[in-house]
Amino acid sequence: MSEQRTIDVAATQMLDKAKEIGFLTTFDRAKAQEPRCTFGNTGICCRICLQGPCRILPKKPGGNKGICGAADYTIVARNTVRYIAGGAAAHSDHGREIAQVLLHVAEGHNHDYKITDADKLMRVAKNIGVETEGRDVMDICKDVASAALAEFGRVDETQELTWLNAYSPEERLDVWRKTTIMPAGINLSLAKLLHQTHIGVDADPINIIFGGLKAALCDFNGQHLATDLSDILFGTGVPVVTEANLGAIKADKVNIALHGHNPLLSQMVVNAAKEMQDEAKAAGAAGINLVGICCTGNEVLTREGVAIATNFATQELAVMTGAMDAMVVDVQCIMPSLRSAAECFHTKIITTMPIMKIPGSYHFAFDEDHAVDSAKEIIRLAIEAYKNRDQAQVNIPNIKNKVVAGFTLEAILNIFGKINPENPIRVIVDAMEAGEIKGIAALIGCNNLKGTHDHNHTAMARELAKNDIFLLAGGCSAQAHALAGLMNGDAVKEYAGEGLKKFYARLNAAAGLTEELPLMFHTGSCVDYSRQQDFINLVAKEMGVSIPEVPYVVSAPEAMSEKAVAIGSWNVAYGNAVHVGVIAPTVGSQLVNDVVTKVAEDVFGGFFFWEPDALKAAARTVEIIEERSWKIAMRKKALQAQEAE
Ligand code: NFS
Ligand code: SF4
Repeated sequence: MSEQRTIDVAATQMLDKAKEIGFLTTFDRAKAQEPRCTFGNTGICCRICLQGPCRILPKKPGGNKGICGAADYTIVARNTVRYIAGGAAAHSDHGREIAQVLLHVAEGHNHDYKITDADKLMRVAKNIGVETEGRDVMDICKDVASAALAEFGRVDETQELTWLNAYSPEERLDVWRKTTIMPAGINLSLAKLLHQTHIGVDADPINIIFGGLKAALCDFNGQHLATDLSDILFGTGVPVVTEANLGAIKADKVNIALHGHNPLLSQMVVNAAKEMQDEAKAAGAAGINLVGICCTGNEVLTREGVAIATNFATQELAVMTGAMDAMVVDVQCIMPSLRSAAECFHTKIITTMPIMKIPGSYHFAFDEDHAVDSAKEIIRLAIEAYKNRDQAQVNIPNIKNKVVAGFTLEAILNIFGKINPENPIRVIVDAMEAGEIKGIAALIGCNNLKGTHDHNHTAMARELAKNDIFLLAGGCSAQAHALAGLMNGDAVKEYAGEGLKKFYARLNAAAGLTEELPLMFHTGSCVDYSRQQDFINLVAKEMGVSIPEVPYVVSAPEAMSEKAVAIGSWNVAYGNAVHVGVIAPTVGSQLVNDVVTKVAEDVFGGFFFWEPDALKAAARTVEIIEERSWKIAMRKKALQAQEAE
């Protein structure tokens, strides 16, 4: 564990405040967990049945296997894919909830939500094979929502997932069919994976990993439909200008943090807040100020320009400002300790979802059928809490940075289209072929307190930009860059290499935006990573190469959640090289570790690499990108030579 806790100055100030009032934060708890148990850390502890925990003890006679006889490779493979099942379940369930609401809208049962982006609805309908010609929008919407819901319950294994099929290149579909990882239904694949990894079922690590990859493709599918349907309901983001860091919390306003993942609630709170400024004023505040934390923050940032307060590891510190009146949370990545943090102040932690409650916190059951009223009630709770705020306790770090975000695939293509209207994606391919930029990297994922908060994210961003690599970002990684002031045009001037600067100069001249483009394009929340893959799919097609040939690396410099494992795994199946900035608990089995870091490349073209040191990871990323570019150039040369003969 690293000695420096965070690179964020505002967070450091709040950690001092926490110390002063005697509140132990996640940073203290991370320290208390040291030293970690080597068995757990390397993945060779099995707790799948009640005879366990079984640990691999190679030196003891009979100790080199679990009680049932499971070898290290079986235990490590099972543990790993069960992370994927957890992650894919979370993403997919999020998607399913949105599909359910969209269906209710289409059927006329829900009047609180509406179709905001009908063009996107048409594009999605066409892509997944729903008839659009001469049909009523609501009928099309019903078919799209029903098609999404059908992804979950399908049990006929001769069929394939609709979204995966519609959005992935044929070459990838073939690879997945050949390796039998092509899923038919989301629930089926996830249940099957839990079955497969029950005691006494699968002992073959390769078969287990393939079961895991099937679940990971379900994760991609669940994500893709979540993004598409959210865009249909709430609009597809366009570039927005806002700010990030704890300084975005306002001393004179009712501050409400939107924290979690699902836009069904947070978007409604944003809408309601616009109408309720006067109620806040009547309570003596200057108005309502919304800020985002984690991915629901990314959702309302992308669509509404809501400021970012902070990211995963520092969520408790937003409470330490003493000015946070309510934190409205839905699902995922919400620390249960928020409740104890709130006890030190007047902050109301409001849980809203039936599967997410924290003992002692206030639960308000959010009702999607009466979403507007629910959102208003929630805001009223925040206004009430504001009345109890002790202004003497308010201590907001005066730190915030300008952020330019909102780069959905549509928004990116719109900007590129200003240079090349016929073929927007050509713009980045030209830049790569001319050597102006070396390639593309996506910085994604969580915070992990095995390292210094936000250090790896930002160090990698600066290093990759210096090496002329075009950056996409999402999730808490994007928030790290935003908090640190890297997500704006000034950061391009300061950190980009000469080639990348030239590329940006051309984009800025054409884009016609009021603000310069930022050092990384923020594609949205973690559930939105399909936007990044769709972008890479277009790049591959335009370059005339397969996905594993694209000079592209995905990096989760501070990965933490099960969702991150699922995301990393579908990226590997997609053919992408994936950096993870913590040592994965696969290292307890040489075999499994070799499969995911080496053999995977032979089968899928993608692979994982673990590297906790940001500069070394950046160097390896550049190396992979250069190697891929070199291969494309060599092939081109050979083809030209052939043609000349
Ligand atoms: Ni992604 Fe976003 Fe953050 Fe990690 Fe959690 S909020 S969904 S899982 S911690 S990036
Ligand atoms: Fe031990 Fe086997 Fe049970 Fe795992 S499944 S806890 S290795 S007996």
